[in-house]
Amino acid sequence: MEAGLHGNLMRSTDARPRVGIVHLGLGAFFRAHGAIYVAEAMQKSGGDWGIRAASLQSAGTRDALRPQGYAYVALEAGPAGDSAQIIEVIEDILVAPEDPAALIAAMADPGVKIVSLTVTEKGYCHQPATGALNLQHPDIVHDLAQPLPRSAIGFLVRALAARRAAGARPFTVLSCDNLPHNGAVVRGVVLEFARALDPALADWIAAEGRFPATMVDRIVPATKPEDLARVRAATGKVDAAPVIHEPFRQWVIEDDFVDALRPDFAAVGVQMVRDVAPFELMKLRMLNGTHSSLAYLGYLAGFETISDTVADAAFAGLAQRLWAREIIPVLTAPEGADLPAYAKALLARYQNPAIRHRCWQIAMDGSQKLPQRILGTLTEAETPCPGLALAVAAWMVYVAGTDEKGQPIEVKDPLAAELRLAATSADPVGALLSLRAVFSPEQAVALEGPLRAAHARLLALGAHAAVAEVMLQEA
Ligand code: CS2
Repeated sequence: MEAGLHGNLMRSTDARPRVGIVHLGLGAFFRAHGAIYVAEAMQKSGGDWGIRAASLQSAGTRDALRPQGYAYVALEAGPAGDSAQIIEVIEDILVAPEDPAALIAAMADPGVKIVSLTVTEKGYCHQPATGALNLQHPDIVHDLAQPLPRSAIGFLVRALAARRAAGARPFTVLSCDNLPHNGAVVRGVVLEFARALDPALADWIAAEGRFPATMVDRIVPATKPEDLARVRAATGKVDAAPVIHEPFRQWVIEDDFVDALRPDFAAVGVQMVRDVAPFELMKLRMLNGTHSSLAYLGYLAGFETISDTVADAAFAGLAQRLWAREIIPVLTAPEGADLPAYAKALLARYQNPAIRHRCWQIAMDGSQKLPQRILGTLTEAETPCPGLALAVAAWMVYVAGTDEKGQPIEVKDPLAAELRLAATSADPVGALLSLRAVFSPEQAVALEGPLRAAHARLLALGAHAAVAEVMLQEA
């Protein structure tokens, strides 16, 4: 690389805070969202909130960041240009499969007050349709039988057990994934797992543990190889693992931490509230629901990214229709929120050409995402929702694994094999509706008619014309 060694990014030699947070699941999202808020909160108000992060799967990010002292560039990509900052809040990165005992020890350290998570929907090993722990999940079967876990849930419970055994206080578990009631979901699966190991442990966690709910928001596409050159152009630095994010960010947190110990989040714009639920519902249904809709339909229509998709007037119109006629009518706005204004801002965010967020990335793990993003709205709606029905139909076509030009689709989903079998059967809509991990029995009955109609139109017309057709229908 022309920049040579002198251009390599290195952490500054400033005094470091002690570690107060362990973060599980070190993807681009956390590095561009929670980590930045924590760094800013310490700059403003101090505190020992250094972050020891853990990758639960691969060593890639650790290997890339270690030579840079775990510092990295966060590049804010807006329509008017890029601006960069160097983030130095990660003190260390553990790779769980290399040494699970070291991660448990790190979480059991009494200096650690918070364990935060971005492990994606499937990382909770729950049944998306019910929220209960999936006791058949291979990682859960393994983690209940062996002391050294693989799953985030196994690590949380084993580390809480170690703290209890040492007479220490529990840590707060801070879920930062796009799940409705993420605090209650993680609490539920942790308690179920703990109860299977030791009922007294479960009672202690239930009484002393805290699992605040959160709503997290910032669009952060996976870093692509070409982003490294973009970061070098903006900063003159060689960074092996930068993150690229949009300007917008939002974090709403239920203010319920063990012994009230937390960074000074409120000082850096985090909304600390008593009830996160209305914020979660607004974001999951309005942002993530339309994101997934545009991802499946846009992918099938041949678009690569969300900004390419909404550059097409029919698709921008679809998003607006979904908000105005299908989603907002069954939403209760959080206090102070203006839903039409929120929708308008979302469209501008999607249109940001500096963010190349691939439809394929958002289409991943649909079986884990559709219930909270789309099916809830469809079930509650009192008037027909042809746009959302078309989006679910597009997922049904997508998971069959072939696009409109006959090219294979690389479908990533924990249920990919089952989905493909159902979606390529003689009755794809019926077979997919009978998957209980995704659709409840009531939903399967209620949605059958509209989904059959939408699926037939999609196959007959193709995604682009089917979207245009929906735009002609009355609400
Ligand atoms: C996206 C989200 O990948 C996806 O499924 O819908 O990651 C989305 O970009 C974030 O939730 C925005 O806050």
